[in-house]
Amino acid sequence: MFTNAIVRVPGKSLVNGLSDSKELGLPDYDKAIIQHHSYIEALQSCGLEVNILESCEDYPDSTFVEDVALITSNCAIITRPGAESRRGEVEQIMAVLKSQFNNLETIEAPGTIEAGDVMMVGNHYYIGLSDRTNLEGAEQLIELLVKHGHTGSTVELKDVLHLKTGLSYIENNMLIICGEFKSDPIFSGFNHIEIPESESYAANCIWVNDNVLIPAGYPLSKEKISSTGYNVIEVDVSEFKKLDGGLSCLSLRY
Ligand code: CIR
Repeated sequence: MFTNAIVRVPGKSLVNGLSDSKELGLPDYDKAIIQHHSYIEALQSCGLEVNILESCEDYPDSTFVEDVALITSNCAIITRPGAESRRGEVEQIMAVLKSQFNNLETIEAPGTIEAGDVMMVGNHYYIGLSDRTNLEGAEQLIELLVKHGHTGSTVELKDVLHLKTGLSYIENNMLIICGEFKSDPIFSGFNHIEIPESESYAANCIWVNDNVLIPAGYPLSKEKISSTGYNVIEVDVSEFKKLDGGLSCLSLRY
C-alpha cells in the first residue's frame, strides 16, 4: 500500500518541455493546471497524502517528477536524467527528499537513469535501457537496490521513451502491456492485460491501493482493466501527453 505522493505543479515554461509528439500541439497551461489538480484529487481519493511542490520555471519538464527519484521501502535514490535539460531537476528534488529520507543515494556520472524506466514488482525492479537510461546507470542502480535489500534487472527497449510508457504493474501478478513488451519473454510469467496499439498511451497507468488510475479517453483499455476487477479512476492528462508524459510520470508514490 502507498501512503504518500509527491507532485510538482507545472510551470508556465511547460510549453518548452521536451516532446516527440509535436503533432499534438503545445500544452495549454491553464488546462494543464486544471488537469494536474484533478490528478492530485485522484491520488487523495485513493488515501494518499500528497506533498504538492511549487512549480519550477527553470525546468520545463519538472512536473514529471517521477523521473528524478526512485523511492523504495528502504531508501530513496536520486537519479541522473539522460536528458541534459533535465539534469538540474535533481537538486530540487534532493532538497525535498533530504529532510525525509535517511537512506538517500545518488546515481553518478557517467551513469544516467530516468525513473520512468524503473518498474517495481514487489521487491524487484525492472530497469529499461533507453535513450535516457544507460547501462552504467542501471548497474549503479542495481548495486544500490541490492545494498538496500532489493533486486534489479535490465530490459532492452526498442521503440518507447521509457519502460513504463508501454508497461505498468498493477499488483496481483498483473501487467498492463503494449507494443514491444507483449512478446518479451522477460514478462511471460505475468498475466497480461493487452492494450491495443490504437490506445497505446493507456499502457501507462498507476496502481494506487487497489485502484488503477488510467488516462481518460481510452474506452477499450478502461473496459479491459475494469473487467478484471480493479476500481478504475480516469484522469484527463491530455496536456501532459503532448510532452510524452503519462500518468505515472506526474508523481512519486511511496
Ligand atoms: C521528457 O521528455 O523528459 C518529458 N517531456 C516527459 C517525461 C515523461 N516521463 C515519464 O514517462 N516517466
